[in-house]
Amino acid sequence: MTSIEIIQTDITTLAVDAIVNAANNTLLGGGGVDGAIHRAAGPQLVQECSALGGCPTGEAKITKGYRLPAKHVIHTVGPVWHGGDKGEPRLLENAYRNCFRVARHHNLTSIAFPAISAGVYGYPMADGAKIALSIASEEAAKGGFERIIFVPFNSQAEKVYRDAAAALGIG
Ligand code: AR6
Repeated sequence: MTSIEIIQTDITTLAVDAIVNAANNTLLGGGGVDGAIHRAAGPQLVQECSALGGCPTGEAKITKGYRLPAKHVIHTVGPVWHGGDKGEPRLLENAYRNCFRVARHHNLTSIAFPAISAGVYGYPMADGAKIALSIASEEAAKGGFERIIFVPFNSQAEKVYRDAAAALGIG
């Protein structure tokens, strides 16, 4: 049985098998949640990342969590929003699905996601939350995960996630 949870917090505080990083194609760090994860994990994280050769948009790569309470970080790259008709929804779906695929491959059972692409990359939060929650409910139905956690960073984002979950009949 999988629980799909919405927890408004700083994702770097979560003691789960993996937190997901909304990274960029270089995987060498940045602002937003990426910056927060690198700061909290310490300098060994960028060292491991620099050996990964970057990450195409929609794909995902795993590292250790270092000083984070999370055991691993799954780095993915969401699409930059260009109005919605440049393949953004498919790329965002790929990002979420590939994070789950990597987590399954490593037998991880608890995973926490930020709102991928919803910050600097400009993806409308409600549309992204709908994609994220729909994929989570498909993954939950397949089995294997104990906890799938979505982490809105403020109360406005939390409301967007709760409304999307209610509309999809989740939770
Ligand atoms: N915990 C949870 N969510 C957070 C945290 C945190 N500590 N900090 C920010 N958020 P963004 P993107 C939320 O911009 O849009 C980076 O520079 C934030 O409020 O971090 O995918 C990368 O290197 C927002 O809702 O990621 C890339 O260049 C969400 O996380 C670029 O930004 C995502 O915002 C990626 O842009």
